[in-house]
Amino acid sequence: MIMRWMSLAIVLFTAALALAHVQLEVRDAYVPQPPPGQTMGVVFMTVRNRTSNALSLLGVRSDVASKCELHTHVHADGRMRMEAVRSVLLPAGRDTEFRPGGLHVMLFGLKRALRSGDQVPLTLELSDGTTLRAVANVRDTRR
Ligand SMILES: [Cu+2]
Repeated sequence: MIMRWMSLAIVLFTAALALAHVQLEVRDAYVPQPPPGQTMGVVFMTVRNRTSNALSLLGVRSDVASKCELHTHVHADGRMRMEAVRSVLLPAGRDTEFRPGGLHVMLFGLKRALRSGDQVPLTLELSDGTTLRAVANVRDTRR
């Protein structure tokens, strides 16, 4: 009987863990291959918040860069310019897109050259205190 309860507890625990991982989903994360010698990069991705609560993305870390920043583009004086933002709202049940001309993650101080096919590990820091790991693929977008 005890064994049965224990195995039920393990099943429930495993289910809870699995649930924690599907609450947020990162899709199509990529880094356009930076030109040779460039020490900056940018990450685009789609983040889906599968929970029924709004969450905020507070920051991103990656071991390929000395610093990451959340950025958006703003129109000012008829021109587009990038601006750092403190956080990005992830509305409940919706996709939030990081794409060219809009939200993006800046990678500053790249520690190595990024080439097409490389994988860039990302850690997303969320407002509920959790973190989420994702991988962005380096793509040659000039072709
Ligand atoms: Cu930027």
